[in-house]
Amino acid sequence: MQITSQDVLLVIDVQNDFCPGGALAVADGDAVIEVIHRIAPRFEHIVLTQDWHPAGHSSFASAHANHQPFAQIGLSYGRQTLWPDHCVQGSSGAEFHPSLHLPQAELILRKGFRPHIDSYSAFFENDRVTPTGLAGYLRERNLTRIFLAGLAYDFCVGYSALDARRLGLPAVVIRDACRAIDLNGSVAAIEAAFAEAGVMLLESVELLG
Ligand code: VGL
Ligand code: ZN
Repeated sequence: MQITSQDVLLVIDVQNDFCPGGALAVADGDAVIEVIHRIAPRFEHIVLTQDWHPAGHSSFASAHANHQPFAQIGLSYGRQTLWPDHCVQGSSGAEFHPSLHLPQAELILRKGFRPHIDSYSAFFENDRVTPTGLAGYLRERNLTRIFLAGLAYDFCVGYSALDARRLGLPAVVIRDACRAIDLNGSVAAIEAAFAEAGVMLLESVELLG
């Protein structure tokens, strides 16, 4: 597949807390880094996202009495999975993995900073209406096709890809540049949604060939 100057690589949440040893570790999460480093030189434009929660964030199980991590509750905007405390603003867990080396990235977009709304997607928070500003940024810069990599495949990568489609943008998930949490069938669910929305799945070799 030919990459053009209107393409952007969106690298989602490659942070310590989502890697082995982190508070919300994704199995083999740090394995995405070498794949991302291999594909990154093909892209003229790279944007990083950083999950960035205040202490006591409403997506943390610890913020709700009698709830355990990975349970679900109803919040004002709908169902929300509760997580272990993770990616707390300014903590080492919220830092990018030290092996991630993408100094050419043009934007670091932080999300999930509103105390009462979680944000999986890089485009809209979990209420599905509060924008992060990324759509406007990409529009002004004429970046019109989104390639995605990072963590986690079935949450922040997946929701970002689906929102890109909702905005009318072609979205391509580089499968081997992602790792999944796989909670209660979340991988199957996101892949069904990808098929429905026209999110494309690609292996990194198909970019590099
Ligand atoms: C994520 C759960 C909570 C992710 C972020 O990056 O996929 N998942 N916060
Ligand atoms: Zn989070």
